Amino acid sequence: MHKTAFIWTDEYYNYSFPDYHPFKSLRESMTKRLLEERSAFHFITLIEPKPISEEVLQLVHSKEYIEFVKYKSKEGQGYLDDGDTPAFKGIYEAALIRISGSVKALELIKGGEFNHAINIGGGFHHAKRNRAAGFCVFNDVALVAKLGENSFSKIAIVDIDGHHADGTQELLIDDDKVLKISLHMFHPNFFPGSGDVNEIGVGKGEGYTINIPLPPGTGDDGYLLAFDEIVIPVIERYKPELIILITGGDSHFNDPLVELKLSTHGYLDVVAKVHHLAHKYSSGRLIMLGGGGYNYDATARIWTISIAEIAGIYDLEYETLHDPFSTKSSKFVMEKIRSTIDRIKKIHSLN
Ligand code: ZLS
Ligand code: CA
Ligand code: ZN
Repeated sequence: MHKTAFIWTDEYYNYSFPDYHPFKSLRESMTKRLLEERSAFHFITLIEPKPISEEVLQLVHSKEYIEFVKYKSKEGQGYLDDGDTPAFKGIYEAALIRISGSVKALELIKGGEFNHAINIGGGFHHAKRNRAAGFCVFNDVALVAKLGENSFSKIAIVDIDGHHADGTQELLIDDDKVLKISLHMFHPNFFPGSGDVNEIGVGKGEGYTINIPLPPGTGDDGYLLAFDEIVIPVIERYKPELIILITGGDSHFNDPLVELKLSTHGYLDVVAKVHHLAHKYSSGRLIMLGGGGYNYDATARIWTISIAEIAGIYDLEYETLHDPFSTKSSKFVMEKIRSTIDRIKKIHSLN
């Protein structure tokens, strides 16, 4: 069985910051169009989400914070954080429906009719229990993982958005049923500043947080090396029953916020490897969420290629979607990544 659901409602467009803001739903609309033009929805089922209840939202957010978001949503003024996440009228409902899409993805997989479910409108990995951060209001990644624990005893999160998954890490810091892996750019003064190799989880969650900090200019070679040396063996050791992939497009070489310099080829390699792992260990159970991505054209191509890979559509004119080249990594960057890999292997007892 190899059925793929694509969670979508046009209400996703309501999650819309002012014009000057880099986070834009244009990524989602372009992705949908690229898929439609290639008749991909003959093989993928479109499913509409319904808003989740506040009770469910309270699994990861405090009542007080939810009330604060509702208040700012009515007021439509100011910021939900220190300047990255502006409030607008209806932001509560707009954020709620997008994270509800991720919960829907989980429900479809639990129901057994689909083993792959995709919500490109999700992936808000910076939101914390009591506050918004980095364009994220509610944390659907942590919520889906927590809800997933009712059905699965081992879940893995693989976060390839170019930023550290600090909110997901914080919300699940002592959780030993969820293995949290984030690859991200790590550099002085780069947001959010956390995600060094020594952050490994606390209490019974110790060892279940794996951070892979990467230098600016990483490129496909360096990224794939870290992926093959750390992510693959860690998942093979853990054997999760469900994999959640956060597919932010901001690790791309044309992204204006992040400098990890991946190409679409690097992305496809990574997504194909995760897809393969899901079939090997998780009966194919894979949830793909969106995330960042501030070069809208590149992000739409990355998401289209990734969705085609997951849905098993291998004839969708890849030539028209891919970058014309892969990205190489300098000797200097490669050495840096090798030394980070060695440190992670020691900390997490690999090999
Ligand atoms: O992972 O770098 C920061 C924090 C600041 C600088 C910006 N000011 C406004 C607040 C304090 C230190 N924030 C990052 C957040 C990146 C979030 C990534 C989300 C995700 O991809 C998942 C969806 C940041 N980088 C760039 C900006 N913020 C940024 C650029 C341009 C603007 C416009 C709107 C707002 C203010 C002017 C803004 C933020
Ligand atoms: Ca990440
Ligand atoms: Zn990001």
